[in-house]
Amino acid sequence: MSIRARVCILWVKSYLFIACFWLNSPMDDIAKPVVGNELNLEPYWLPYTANRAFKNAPRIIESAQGFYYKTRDGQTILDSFSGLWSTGLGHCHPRIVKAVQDQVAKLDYAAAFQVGHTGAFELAEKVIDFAPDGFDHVFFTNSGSESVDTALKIALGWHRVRGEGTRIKLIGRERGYHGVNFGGMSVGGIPGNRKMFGNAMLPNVDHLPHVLNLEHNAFSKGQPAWGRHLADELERIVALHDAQNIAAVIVEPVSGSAGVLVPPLGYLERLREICTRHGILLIFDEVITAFHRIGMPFGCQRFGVMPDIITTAKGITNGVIPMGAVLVSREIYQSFMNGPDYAIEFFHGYTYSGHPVAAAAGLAALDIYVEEDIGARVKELEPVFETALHSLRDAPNVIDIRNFGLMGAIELAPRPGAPGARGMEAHVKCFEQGLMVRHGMDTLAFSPFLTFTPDLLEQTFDTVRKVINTIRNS
Ligand code: PXG
Repeated sequence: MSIRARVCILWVKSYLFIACFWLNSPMDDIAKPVVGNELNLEPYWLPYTANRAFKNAPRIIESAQGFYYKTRDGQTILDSFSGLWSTGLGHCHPRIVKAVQDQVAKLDYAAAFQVGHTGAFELAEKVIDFAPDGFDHVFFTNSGSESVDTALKIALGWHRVRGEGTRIKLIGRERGYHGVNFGGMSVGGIPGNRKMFGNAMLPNVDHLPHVLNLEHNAFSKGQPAWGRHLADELERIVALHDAQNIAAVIVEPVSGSAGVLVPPLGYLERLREICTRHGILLIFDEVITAFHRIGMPFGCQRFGVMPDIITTAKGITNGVIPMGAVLVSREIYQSFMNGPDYAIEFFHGYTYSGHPVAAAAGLAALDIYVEEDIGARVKELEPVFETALHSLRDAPNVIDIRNFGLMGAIELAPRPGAPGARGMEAHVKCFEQGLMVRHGMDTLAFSPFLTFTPDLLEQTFDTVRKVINTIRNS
């Protein structure tokens, strides 16, 4: 073969090698999804998101004001979900914005352990003023997940410091959502959140049955009449494990993430009664239901059922700066206050517990709840919301609608062989129509702003109806 031919073959081989390398290169993927103005989408692994679908058709929010988002390409989106159940007072509330701006310029951060700063003490006092009687102490966290794990540790610690260290079992509920940390994940009961981590769950956990039953309770408005007896399952669980081994029961007063599961009439009362009788702590996870989401400062007040521990987050700062909190009684707090007074009583806490900027946002938010009489506005809006939501009863593929306070859900029948596809389609199409709607599988969830208007509720559900009408049957 001539030298020329050899060079030619070599050239073709190198070309093919480079081409193959290029085609197979992982760098190729990393560099690709870029939207207008060169935003590289690839490095960010989005939470609870279908990353590949998202990156093929991104929905990027650039700014927010009041009830609206603005996207990167200039579209205005009406937010029907108050952020993620978090921003009930509206986006960029000027008072909270100002409080945060002032605070960050004055004290950006203060060490959280063995020293304190004014804002955290002031906020703890305000949260207690806001809370039902009997709650006297607040432990600050940075999220709902951290609040839940903190509450579970307080429950275990409380039994132990009182000499009942055998009480280590934790009882959650099917379809409950208590965040994503190990404790919350283990007591949680949404199958999709559990299956990937199945063998790593905490041991010593059991679950109550969930309270959703379409056969008996489809299209209930408010609390369903049927299902109080489901709380009696706790008696069965206590008999199985023995009360002396059980530390706490944790439930959301109204389950949010699972698609708004409302407790049947008498159900929470019955749980309370059984827990009291057996010396088991009752924890209400009020990450969503607190701060007027269901018409009272805390959900337990609306139901008239008092837990022993409350977890919360989201609305405490109107979602502006991450913060969570755990509320306990004086009795629980005092039980830990033993041993020498120089010793730490509870080996738990976060670098950002009671963060000064979050505390400033919280102080402003709590003032607004009171001064703008948000409770009264929610009471007025609740029946309007209920009527608007239930007006979709006759829309195609709607198999249930449920609501309580300003929490509501529309459940669509799953498309055969593709559960979740209809919900996703509804979410994307609503967004294209200028409406942010949350979906979990095939359930659309609604969490309107606490200060929303009847007109905007009408607009919301007109859009949802239009979209549901266009969703394929098969
Ligand atoms: N407990 C409850 C009752 C919650 O609703 C958490 C704990 C965890 O909070 P963090 O702050 O760690 O996320 C939550 C959170 C949805 C949705 O679409 C719900 C939540 C978060 C995001 C979306 O229903 N709930």
